[in-house]
Amino acid sequence: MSRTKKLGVIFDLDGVIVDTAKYHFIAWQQLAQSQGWTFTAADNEQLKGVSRVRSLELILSWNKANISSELFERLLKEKNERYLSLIRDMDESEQLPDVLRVIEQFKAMGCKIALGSASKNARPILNKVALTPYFDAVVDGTNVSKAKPDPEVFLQGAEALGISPEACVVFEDAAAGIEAAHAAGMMAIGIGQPTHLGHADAVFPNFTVIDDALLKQLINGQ
Ligand code: B16
Ligand code: MG
Repeated sequence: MSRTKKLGVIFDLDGVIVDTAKYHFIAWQQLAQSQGWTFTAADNEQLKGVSRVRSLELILSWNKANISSELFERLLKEKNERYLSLIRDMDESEQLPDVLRVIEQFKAMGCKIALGSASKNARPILNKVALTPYFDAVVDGTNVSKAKPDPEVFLQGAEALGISPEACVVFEDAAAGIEAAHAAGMMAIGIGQPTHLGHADAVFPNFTVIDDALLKQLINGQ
């Protein structure tokens, strides 16, 4: 793990700041059912951090289904409409536990904060959970052309903050996101289970177990 002092903190959105995976799951499952395809909770795990287009490609391949490009586009739109209706009433009560404490503590330590998400819905979701004012930069699925594990999203985040990659730390819930952070030359902290995130520099089940002393250690590269 790099001992460089960390000046920038980049958060993934889905699974780190808010648990949207359950809504993505319902939306994909409804869509799959409408087409006579199967889609399980285990399948949904494999879509964490994966773009919308790639997610549909994977569901098609698991079901050995071939569809026209017109239907592909229509299903992408339909999935997003289902997802948006599921998150319509989301509010700040859906911030994952202690996210705000951690962000405020990083700010108090002088760090800059960025979002690095694959989602094209990241900005409205940040607004819904009342966290937009805390972010110095937002990079999301509308800005990047290469999906995680490519480092593009995090490199753009560091650039937007004006901080070198080795002075950034990333919080991620997806294996591909940890790979992306490492490919960007950043420290990667997994939020979730070591079984999925064993290649991270450290893994915590959630933010409630990361106290302020531990946050200081992470920032000081210890
Ligand atoms: P959307 P993250 C990712 O966000 C989700 O983990 C993934 O499940 C989803 O398919 C992807 O965003 C695209 O989301 O359909 O809203 O553009 O974890 O990188 O914040
Ligand atoms: Mg995520």
